[in-house]
Amino acid sequence: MTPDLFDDLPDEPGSEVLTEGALILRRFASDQAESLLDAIAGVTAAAPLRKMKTPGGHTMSAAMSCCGEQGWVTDARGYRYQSEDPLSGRPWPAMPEVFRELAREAASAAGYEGFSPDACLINCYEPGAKMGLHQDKDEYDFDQPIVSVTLGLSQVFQFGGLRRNERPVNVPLHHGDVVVWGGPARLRYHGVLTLKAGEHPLTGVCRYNLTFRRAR
Ligand code: MD3
Ligand code: FE
Repeated sequence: MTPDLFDDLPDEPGSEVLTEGALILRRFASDQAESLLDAIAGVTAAAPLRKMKTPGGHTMSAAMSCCGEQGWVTDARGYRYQSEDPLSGRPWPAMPEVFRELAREAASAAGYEGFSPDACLINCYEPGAKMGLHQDKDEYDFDQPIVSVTLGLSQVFQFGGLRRNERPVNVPLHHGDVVVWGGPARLRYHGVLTLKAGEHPLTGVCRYNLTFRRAR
């Protein structure tokens, strides 16, 4: 046994406080993974995954879609939430009940009773895809937490500080892991490192990340 292996965050079932306001619920969504993936298939049949462009003209490497009353979009005009899918001009697909329930239960486990997300962003990473350090600040009320769910391949999450120049901590996120981000963690910089090649029995060559938000 090498003691310093245990200096890293455990990645066994259970919960860990990552920092004040950030609670990791390891494997919290494992039992619902298949229904969550079925629901993702339903949403993305109506609102296909797409790689959006940033205002700076770069194409994001994760493919995204949304469900719920609001969806997050980026294009030449900026970043924002809107109630229609720009690809179809129609409202985003409704948030599946299995999504809504999981988000509410995870938030409640972290002490946020009655969380009622109006937006779920679905990110799909294939090997080579990443997301650079950023803050989530397009939402109206930063007192509302964000709940994230990883399905499929594992990916290293980077958790930084309130300023971009603070060195991030790396945290591997695995299939079924749920994280609740609130309070002083809500505006911290974060991102994910490049997804490594791999294959997962339920998702193939992909990591899905769901983020549940209260946009308005
Ligand atoms: C910490 N997604 O969609 S999830 C995003 O893995 C996003 O797809 C990443 O960052 C992903 O905006 C990270 C973990 C996460 C999500 C939102 C946060 C961490 C957060 C908001 C505030 C602080
Ligand atoms: Fe984010």
